Amino acid sequence: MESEDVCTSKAYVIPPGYSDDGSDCDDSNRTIWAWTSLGTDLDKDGYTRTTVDMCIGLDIPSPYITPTKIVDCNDQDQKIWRWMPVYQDQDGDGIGSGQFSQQCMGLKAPAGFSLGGYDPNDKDLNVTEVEIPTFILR
Ligand SMILES: [Ca+2]
Ligand SMILES: [Ca+2]
Ligand SMILES: [Ca+2]
Repeated sequence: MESEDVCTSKAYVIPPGYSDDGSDCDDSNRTIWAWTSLGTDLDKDGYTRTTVDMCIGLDIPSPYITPTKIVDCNDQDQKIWRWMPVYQDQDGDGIGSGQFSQQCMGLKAPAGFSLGGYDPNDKDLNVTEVEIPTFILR
């Protein structure tokens, strides 16, 4: 609603049906009044993907929550939410090698990948640690 000059009998007395606060984002609905930036959390993992501005009141309607700093890389899957650098693990010993790639993941790296990229022999699952030459240890 547009603002309107209203003549009042006394200063500081606002007639019924008027307010000195013109910030209500929906003056036709008394349960909502404040523009708020909210994040969409479709998979309910607690991480938001997109941010929208909405007119709300005391309650935040589902599936919106306060926007999170981490942007959910997949808002259709509750188990994954963050981009992480991972290394291909060819022998399946849990340690990869080579160039990292970014993957959308949760707590664990996706199958066939590892958070560690220090496997000196990624074709042999019995070799996972670099042997340090003894002359370096002295
Ligand atoms: Ca989410
Ligand atoms: Ca997710
Ligand atoms: Ca490996």
